[in-house]
Amino acid sequence: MNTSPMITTSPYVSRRKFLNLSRLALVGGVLASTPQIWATLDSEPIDTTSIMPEASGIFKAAPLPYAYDALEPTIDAETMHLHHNKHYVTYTKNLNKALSQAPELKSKQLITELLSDIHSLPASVQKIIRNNGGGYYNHSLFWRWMTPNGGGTPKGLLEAAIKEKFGDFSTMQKKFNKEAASVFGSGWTWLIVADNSDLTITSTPNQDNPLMKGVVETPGQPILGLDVWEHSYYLKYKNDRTKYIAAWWNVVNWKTANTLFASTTSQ
Ligand code: MN3
Repeated sequence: MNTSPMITTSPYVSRRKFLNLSRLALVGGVLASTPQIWATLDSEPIDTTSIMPEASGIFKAAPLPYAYDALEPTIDAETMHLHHNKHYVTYTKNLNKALSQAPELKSKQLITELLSDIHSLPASVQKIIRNNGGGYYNHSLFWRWMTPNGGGTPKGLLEAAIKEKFGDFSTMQKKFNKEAASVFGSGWTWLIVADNSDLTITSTPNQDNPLMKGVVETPGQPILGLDVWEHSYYLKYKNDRTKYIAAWWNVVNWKTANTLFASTTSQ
């Protein structure tokens, strides 16, 4: 079936623009002017065949790319286990169940395709795929947006883009934190390249995500996402979501974000 890497199917791939690349070369130095080399240093491959395993229309829960206790003390092992082994696995099962009830969707197996055209899905499975397909996509990336050796700041093109849009990393981070703290109920906060090419911080309720055109206020390509559902932090942080958000930056995997961002600016 379609196993193309997600980043090459992005609608943004053909739209370079957004930032003046020659100027970026000056900002980022020699490495930024040679994206191929830079990519091997500060990014890592994003491939749906490993991050969102799928075969013959059946999606599989991807194994966590590190041990359940690897993000301690930021994220405790019990939370990671429940989050991955129960919540994520359930989204995956429910997504597959819905797809099995709508065989006409076989031609749209890429999760990104399903989510970007929610309103075209059969009414009988639309809501289920929105919630569980969103849950599947969001969490599949969320595991990769974290790493035991995380933290620090983004590099290369993303570093320069954040500087251009927000002034500096710290300002972006504060804005992201404020956005995440203000999500009412369950949802996600995102750093995205919006469809208008603007680097933007936005939030979505439940398991919605910025791929969902016609559903979310600001559609675009996710670069970084934070789960602010209580199941992602309550065991350790109780009701103190602000503390969870502040600590989360210690495990952020900027390589994943760098790669996703590079995919939106390449030809
Ligand atoms: Mn979650």
